[in-house]
Formats: sequence, structure tokens, C-alpha cells
Amino acid sequence: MITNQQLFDRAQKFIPGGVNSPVRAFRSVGGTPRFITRGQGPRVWDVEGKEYIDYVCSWGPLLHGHAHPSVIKAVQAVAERGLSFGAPTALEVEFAEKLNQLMPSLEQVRLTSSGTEATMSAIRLARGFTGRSYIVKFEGCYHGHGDALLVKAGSGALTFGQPDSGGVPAELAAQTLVLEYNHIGQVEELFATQGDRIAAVIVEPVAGNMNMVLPKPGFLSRLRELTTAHGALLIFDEVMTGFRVALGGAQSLFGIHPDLTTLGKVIGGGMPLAAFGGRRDVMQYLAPVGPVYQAGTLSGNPVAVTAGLVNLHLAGENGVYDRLGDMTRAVTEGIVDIARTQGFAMSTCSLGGMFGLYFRETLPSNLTQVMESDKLTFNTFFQGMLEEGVYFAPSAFEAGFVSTVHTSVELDQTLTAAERVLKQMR
Ligand code: KE4
Repeated sequence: MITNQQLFDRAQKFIPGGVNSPVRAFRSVGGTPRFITRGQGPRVWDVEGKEYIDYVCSWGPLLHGHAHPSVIKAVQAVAERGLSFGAPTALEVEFAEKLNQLMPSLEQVRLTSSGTEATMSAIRLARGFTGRSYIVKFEGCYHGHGDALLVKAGSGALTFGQPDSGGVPAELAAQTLVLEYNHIGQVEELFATQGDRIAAVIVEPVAGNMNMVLPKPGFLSRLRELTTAHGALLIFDEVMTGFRVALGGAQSLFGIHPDLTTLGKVIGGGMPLAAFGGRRDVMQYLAPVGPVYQAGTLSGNPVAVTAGLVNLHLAGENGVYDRLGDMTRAVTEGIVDIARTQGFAMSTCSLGGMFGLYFRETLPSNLTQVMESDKLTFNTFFQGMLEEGVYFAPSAFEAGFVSTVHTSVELDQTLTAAERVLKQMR
């Protein structure tokens, strides 16, 4: 039988770091990545035959767990009619109507094959529509690997951005301003001085890429007021939160109507499918109608759209998000109760099927506070739980996910494992 390590050694010969996306390499937590051979419901198995309860869910897409029978059946049937045509299909029309029905701010929507394409396109569209070039983002938020968004805060919070990756020209990074998440004073100060040069503010309405951080009361509504007052667009990056925290996404929970929204993950149900959409007058600036070019060979691919349609249909069933939220809280609050009993500082937050777990007494509200959490203790906890057959995201700075098919069996097994691991860690 081949081992995870043997596969990892082989993988690194022809794949940079042995992975096709960096966070999978376990560099933040150490140890050997698990090479997964199959998933079923809330569980996955690795090449050594070890079984895990999965709280990564492919980083969010698998709202209904692995290989959901309804999703697989529909994908098999549509695949037999051909995988891609590079021509419009009725499925895309049905999908656009479904997205608008569930998220009314999407007056029009364009499909892409990844969240990065969706945010990259939304940024270009905002710049084309407003004729302005500055973009505002927040430290700790991740919007995919588009050049304009791989930018970190400059020297002072209100100075222009600096590249946060090799290969991003300083001139381009300088067009992106990076502020502190939840710091509305910085946003007000920036708009007061640069307001007429800002094309858009892009924000994760609930941050999920510095672990999970909730917006402070009034933060999002003030962003809405400031962007409206200065003619800038408000872009909600709901690639992670869309249909994960609620059926209408975070915008339905906070009652905010963004100008544009980006989506991904859940809307593809595990297939490569993402989207951006919003105000009709803005979306009409897109080719072939308007001057902003955007395209994709496999955009709206019938197989991916079919998986997404079934995933969203299942999400619309009665009580799904109430049950999902209850299960997520039972898991995370159960772990925190055990940790505190064992003398560990731990806190948690969750919305729907998305959660944050911190080895920190109180919940953080920005990246600086996130970085104060005890990463080493998290890493020990992660490895211990992995040994116990419980698979969390391999980084202290990532959110976790519960699916609608996680049951009390997984809950009990997870809490029993946590009890054992945390006792050993004391
Ligand atoms: P993709 O290009 O990975 O489909 O989406 C990028 C993206 C955009 N916006 C938000 C809010 C996101 O969370 C993401 C991707 N999230 C990461 C998880 N931290 C995907 C995991 C990975 O990079 O492998």
C-alpha cells in the first residue's frame, strides 16, 4: 500500500510543493498532507485507508457533504449528453434565474470557473463603470490570487498598497489601498481625502480567510453609506459566505444591498463554478454589451451548472440552515467547553455552516488580534485531532465548515476526540 508520504515525495517532483493550491501542503501546521482517495457524506478517506470526519468540505463548496446522491446522479446524467459546448445552454438561464431568486441584488450575473476570476472581473468592471482606479480592501481578507488583490497594507494604513506576492508590479499594487477590517474610522478618513478616486470597496462581509472574523455592528452599513455617498461601488465577496451562512448569503443576514457580489464554492457544489453579478446598469458594461471585456471557455459549463443547481435546490429545503447552524454550534461550542474545562483559552464564532475556532480567550475583530492567537497550540490540536480521525483546515488562519449531512454521530465522535487530545495537551 502506498503511503501519504511516498505520494507527497513523488508529487513534489512534478508539482510545485506537491500541491495544486498552497494551503494543502500543510506548511502552516507541519507534517504530511493527506492524499484523499474518496469522500462520502461528512467523511473522507486517505490513501492509507484512514477515515476522517471532514470539517474542510473542500474549503466550503460541499454544503451537503461528499458525493451527495442527488448531485452525483444529476452530474452523471448531464455528462452523458456532453461535457461542454462553448455555446449558451438552457441550464445557464435557469441558473441565473435561480441566483436572482435567492439573492435579489443579483439583477444580472456572469458565470466564471473560479472565485479568483469572479473577483478579478468584478474589480475590472468597477473600474470600467466608474472610470476610477483605486480599489479598497481589508487586511486579512483574501479575494483570490488576482494581481490587484495580492496587496498588503503600505507603511501607513492610508498609504498605497505594496505587493503581497512576487510578480505583482508595485505600480499596480499602489492602486489598491489596504485598511484594517472593522476600522470604519480609517474608511471614513480615506473617503474624505480620496473618495472621488475610489472605484470600489471589496470586502468579505464575514471574513473567512484570517480564520472567521465577524463584522462589527455598523461596519458594513457604514461601508454602504460611504460608497454610495462618493459614487464608489460596494463589492461583497461572498465566494465563501454565499449560501454557506444563509440561503441569501451574508447580505441577507445583515440586510445590505451591495452593488456587486462575487460567489463561488457552494454554487458549484464541488465543481469549478463561480459568478459575479449585481446592478443591471453596472453589469451592462460587460462585453458583448459594454466596453469591459470578460470571458471564459468553460464559463457556465453544463456539468458544473447542474451540480450547482442541485446543490442550491437542496439548500432551499425547509429548515436546512437552522439545522446546519445548530450542528455547527454544537460542534464548536462543545470543543470550546471541553478546552476551557482543561484550562485552555479558547473561543469560537459561527454562522450557518461556517465557523472559527481560536486558541484565544476572546474573539478577534481584525488581523492583528487574530495573529495574537496561540498558533502553536492550534497546530498541536490539529495534529492530535488528525490522528483521532478528525480533519480540520490545516491552518490556524482558515475558517472551518460543517455540512448538512454531519450528524450527532460525527458530533459525538468529534467531542470524544477533542476530550482525549486536549487532555493529552495539558
Ligand atoms: P478560488 O479562486 O480559490 O475559487 O476563490 C478565491 C476566493 C475568493 N474569495 C474568497 C472570500 C475566498 O475564500 C476564496 C478562496 N478561499 C480559499 C480558502 N481560504 C480557497 C482554498 C485554496 O486557496 O486552496
